[in-house]
Amino acid sequence: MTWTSLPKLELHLHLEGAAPPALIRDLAREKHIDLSGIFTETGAYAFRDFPHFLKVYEAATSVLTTPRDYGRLTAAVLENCAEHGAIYVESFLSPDFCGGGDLHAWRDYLAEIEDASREAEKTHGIIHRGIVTCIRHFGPDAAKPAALCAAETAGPFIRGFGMGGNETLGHPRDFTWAFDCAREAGLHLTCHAGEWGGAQGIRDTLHHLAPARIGHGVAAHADPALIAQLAETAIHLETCPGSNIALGLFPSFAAHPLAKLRQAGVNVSISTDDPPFFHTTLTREYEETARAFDWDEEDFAAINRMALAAAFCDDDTAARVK
Ligand code: ES4
Ligand code: ZN
Repeated sequence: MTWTSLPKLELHLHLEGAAPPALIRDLAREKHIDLSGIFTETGAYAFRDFPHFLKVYEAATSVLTTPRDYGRLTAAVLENCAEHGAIYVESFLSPDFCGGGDLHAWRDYLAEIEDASREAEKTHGIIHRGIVTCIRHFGPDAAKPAALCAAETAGPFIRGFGMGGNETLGHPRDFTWAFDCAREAGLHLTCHAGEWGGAQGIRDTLHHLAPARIGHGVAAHADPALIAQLAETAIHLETCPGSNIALGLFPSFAAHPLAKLRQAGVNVSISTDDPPFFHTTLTREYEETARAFDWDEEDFAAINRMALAAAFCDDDTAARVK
């Protein structure tokens, strides 16, 4: 076994956030867009803190202007995932970036994303499914068309609806319409919470939006009653340790609450969030958690079983994830 080839599942990956910097630079050059401000001298994405990260993310995403760009992006991202042993990937797709919430434009973007996904499955055996996401700091009025795009395209590929963005702005109750719309369309639900919003952010999200999964959720670690609630109700936490460390939430993998939460009976998985931004890969996440918590192949088999049980794909697809 090598850490690279060990099979892995990825449930929390922002498609644009996984863009190789070289692809973004190529697109910027092709379109004569000056993006020099968002890269370090060595060509990595440069940002100071989480709000600045979101700005740099949106600047990088501004060069992805056509459905074909998203086809190229999807192919590049899935190739990278497969290289790191990913056998199943769910990625966050945003109608705000893909057509500005217009349903017809969204369908065109989605067609290219799905084409590239089918091609990647043929070439690399990797299975990709989409979670439509609204962006919290864009506000509830933008979340509604995003949810409508999700509801209209729910099917074998689009499996879920969620929300990312700046958790310190707005309140989950403002997004009930969007989440109810997606739920009524049969979509599975997840929501970023408990990364920046504390334990109360998780409680409010569960109360108002009732998702089956929480993106991050690590703020629960200091709240025993909430940990017990997450364990009893089998809420799944999509943890992204390397992302949390890169953004300064925890000083190291050893200090990350993933092992403590798992020990307490909470359902958890390991993902990368925005890998090139956070200088990480799925291989590094598995390798560093193994080192920090003394986990072996059996621990990761257990992590992968929790991830598959929480995956939003249909049962026939889940049966093919091996
Ligand atoms: C995010 Cl909207 C968005 N995109 C990428 N990464 C994120 N983390 C939190 N929100
Ligand atoms: Zn995220």
